[in-house]
Amino acid sequence: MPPQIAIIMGSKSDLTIMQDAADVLKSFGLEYDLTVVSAHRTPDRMRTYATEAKSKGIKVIIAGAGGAAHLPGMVAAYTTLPVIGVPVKSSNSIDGWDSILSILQMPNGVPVATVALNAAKNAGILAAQILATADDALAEKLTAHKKQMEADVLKMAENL
Ligand code: RP5
Repeated sequence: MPPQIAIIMGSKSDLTIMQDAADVLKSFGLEYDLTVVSAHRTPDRMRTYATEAKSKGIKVIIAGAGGAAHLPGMVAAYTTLPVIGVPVKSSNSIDGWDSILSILQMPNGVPVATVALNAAKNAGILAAQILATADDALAEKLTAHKKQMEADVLKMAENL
């Protein structure tokens, strides 16, 4: 089966952050298509990627970018697939707020589910949760993940 999740980013320099999405998806046994798609440097590639993703079997797109971060919003403009935006604090980002606000403040009608700054791991978990609405085995893995987090915190509290 082709991957159902896409992880795209504006530059290879975003990969240090975006790798967290890939890693968490791998931990749930999920395949992904990971590549660089730049809204500003490769606008035609971005349009093609966004418009063809659904027909290739993609169900959720995770898009990360920094600075004037237009990739998630522009991809969302071209597709009805859910888009999860990851604001990246990149080398050209003033303080991260530029990336956050570029991705967060979408106009009505074109949503991007924006996670916290550099929170690619949460983007991966959210993508898995979206797929899990139609996949009971995956939903069980997500429940186990929550239980593990709970156990870890309780253990940490005990050892304080
Ligand atoms: C953004 O510009 C990219 O998403 C990246 O976060 C940032 C810097 O890109 P590079 O100059 O490192 O390629 O479009």
